[in-house]
Amino acid sequence: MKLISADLSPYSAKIRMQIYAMGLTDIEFDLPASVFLGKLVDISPLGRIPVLQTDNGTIPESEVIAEYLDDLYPEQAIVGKTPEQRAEVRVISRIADIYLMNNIFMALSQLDPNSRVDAVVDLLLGHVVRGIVALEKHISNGEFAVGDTLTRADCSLVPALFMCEHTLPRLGMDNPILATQKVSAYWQKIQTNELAAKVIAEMTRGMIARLNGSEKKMIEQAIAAAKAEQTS
Ligand SMILES: N[C@@H](CCC(=O)N[C@@H](CS)C(=O)NCC(=O)O)C(=O)O
Repeated sequence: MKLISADLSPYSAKIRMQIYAMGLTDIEFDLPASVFLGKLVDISPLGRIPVLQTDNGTIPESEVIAEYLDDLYPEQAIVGKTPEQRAEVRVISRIADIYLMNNIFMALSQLDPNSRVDAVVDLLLGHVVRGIVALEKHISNGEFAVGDTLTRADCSLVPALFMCEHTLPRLGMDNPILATQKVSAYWQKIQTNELAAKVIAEMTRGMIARLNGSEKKMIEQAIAAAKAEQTS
């Protein structure tokens, strides 16, 4: 299987962390030039990453890929042990996806203060605050988000909280984790987890590449190579 994934993409990072946590070794990571050429829709109609390519087709949407991997490898599944735990893992994963990552991702269009529309930022970041406030109530006091082992809730939260810490200040908002107690304590602890640290390092690498222009250069080179191949 192949996962179309990028270092900085939080939804991709969430699936990579799950793959590491489940110990799956038969999934290759790829970022084909077609993604930069606007051709991802030829592979997946939604045109968003991550996308999992299997022998039988293509699966978009991180949460669906996450469920698919748990279904495919039930022995290694990390969705929680009891129905109650599984429900809580899914609630936290949805908070991370829908309230945190999605709104932060949409707000990236407002990074430039010169063209920023405050009403758009207020609307989107208002939902982020709502998500963080709810997360503070749902998250456990322990080392992991739910129960005493790493679950998909952690895989979704680590990239989402990374975005809260690193991206929101660039939108003129204080890191909302700082105003919490449980989420804040969790975020401190989970960053010392080996798998979380691996994914955070990948996202940091992606963020550095974005900010220092090397990502742009890499994309331009990939596009040029793909075009040269098409004409040869
Ligand atoms: N709901 C989707 C969101 C995926 C998403 O927004 N991915 C971003 C990268 S983090 C993307 O592909 N953006 C390209 C675009 O929006 O055109 C999921 O859970 O996989």
